[in-house]
Amino acid sequence: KYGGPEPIKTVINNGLPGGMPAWGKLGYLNKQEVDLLARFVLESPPSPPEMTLEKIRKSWKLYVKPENRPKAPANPNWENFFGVILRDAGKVAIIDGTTKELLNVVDTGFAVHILRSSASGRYFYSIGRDGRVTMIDLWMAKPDKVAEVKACYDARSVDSSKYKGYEDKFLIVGGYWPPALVFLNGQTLEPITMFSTSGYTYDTFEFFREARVAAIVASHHDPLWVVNVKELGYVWLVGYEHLDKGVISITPIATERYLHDGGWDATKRYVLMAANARNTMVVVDTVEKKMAAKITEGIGVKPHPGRGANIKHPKYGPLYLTGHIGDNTIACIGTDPKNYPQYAWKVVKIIRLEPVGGGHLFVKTHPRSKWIWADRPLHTDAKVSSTVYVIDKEKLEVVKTIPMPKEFPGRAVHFEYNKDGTEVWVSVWSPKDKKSAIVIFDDKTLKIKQIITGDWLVTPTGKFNVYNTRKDIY
Ligand code: DHE
Repeated sequence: KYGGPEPIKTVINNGLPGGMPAWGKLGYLNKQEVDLLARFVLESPPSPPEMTLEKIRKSWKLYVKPENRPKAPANPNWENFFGVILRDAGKVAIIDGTTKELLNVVDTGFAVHILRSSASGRYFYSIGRDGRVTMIDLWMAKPDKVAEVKACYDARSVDSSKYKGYEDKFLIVGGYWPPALVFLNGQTLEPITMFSTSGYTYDTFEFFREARVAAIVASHHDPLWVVNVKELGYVWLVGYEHLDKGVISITPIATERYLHDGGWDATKRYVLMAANARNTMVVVDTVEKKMAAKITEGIGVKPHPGRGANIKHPKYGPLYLTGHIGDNTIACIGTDPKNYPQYAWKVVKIIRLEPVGGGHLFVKTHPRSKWIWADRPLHTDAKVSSTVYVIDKEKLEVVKTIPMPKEFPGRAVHFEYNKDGTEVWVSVWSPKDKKSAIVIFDDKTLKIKQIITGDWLVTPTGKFNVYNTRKDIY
């Protein structure tokens, strides 16, 4: 703001290494538009609107009541279905992972972001950047939405209650704006209650209104969700045991600021989260309800685990892997303080993806696979952004790089395994008006097995297999 519009124009023209496109240089915006946008950015923004539970309730639509839904799955392959995010279409495609048949394309929220499964796997819940939650019933002959609600104005995360006795019962939505948690009935999406995440930063104790909710993961061992309150630097353990009475319990654990994404270690006792703008990984012990470690040594620039990847290494024991948006490294972190205390919460190995540069987003593996897969969709060189990396789990080094088929001009992004861990699905995320694809690899031979494409496949990003998402297999 102090520098006036010129530096802002430079950024809009040239983009940023973190992934913002060069809007001017690439010809999306002309000179006048860049100038107008730079001056617009300098305006003081108006306060965004607030949300109330009443407003959320008014947006709630129950298309099919629970009692009118199928009593048994219509399709025997349902546990191997994939939900595919069609980002710019604001839709989710449901694909039978066994037959590769497209079952339906369901309208969801604007710039739809992720899917999470209910504990039983029967329902997919999607979250749009507009805060719209869509619930899809996979037991229907043609899987379709059965309920919908707008929980906030801007969101990235959603998860369901996964603890025994609470399966498919509750849902939590994390708000970027308003900064709040919204709790919903897991069978109908009827709103139950909400709770603000605004508060004091963990270190300087400054009040922060826009304390956004980043990743949320559901515990399998306790009736609780792990919630990243990004700007405050707290991981909240949110208990839902008494949510049916409108009551939640919150244990705030001070960790590090700018918490973003992360996931479980293999035992699902420890959760590893990236405090990305602080180049730190934090570890929370959900049994002792305290921070187990804060890792900076060996963590690169802007760690971005997605949900991460868990492997068992012959020397180091169980490891959790995260890549980085800001550099070409993958950090391997020891996660077993009992049997491998010398490696626990330490980066024991750094894997390099060549060439240098950043742009990595996701890693993925499966307990039955020999490999870990990694992408670099935000790398500035199109050759790199359309290539995937295969890492040997034992050697902890890249053994193969695979370019995506030439007829699809997009970036390779995000991986998901099928139910039995024999196939890996990769999105080729092309611009909206160009051909995109889902490329399916045979995980044993690393050869392309099938390519899914079609007019309906618009800007595919995240893919979620029912079985793996429900069980948190990664
Ligand atoms: Fe995501 C996960 C936020 C941009 C695809 N992304 C997440 C999570 C958060 C987040 C907080 C963790 C959710 C959880 O586990 O509960 N993402 C954000 C942003 O704030 C950001 C940086 C910018 C924005 O304006 O949204 C952003 N994300 C993107 C993309 O551009 C991606 C690549 C494509 C898209 O959707 O636009 C993208 N994000 C994803 C995917 C996941 C994700 C596929 C889930 C990964 C998984 O395997 O679970």
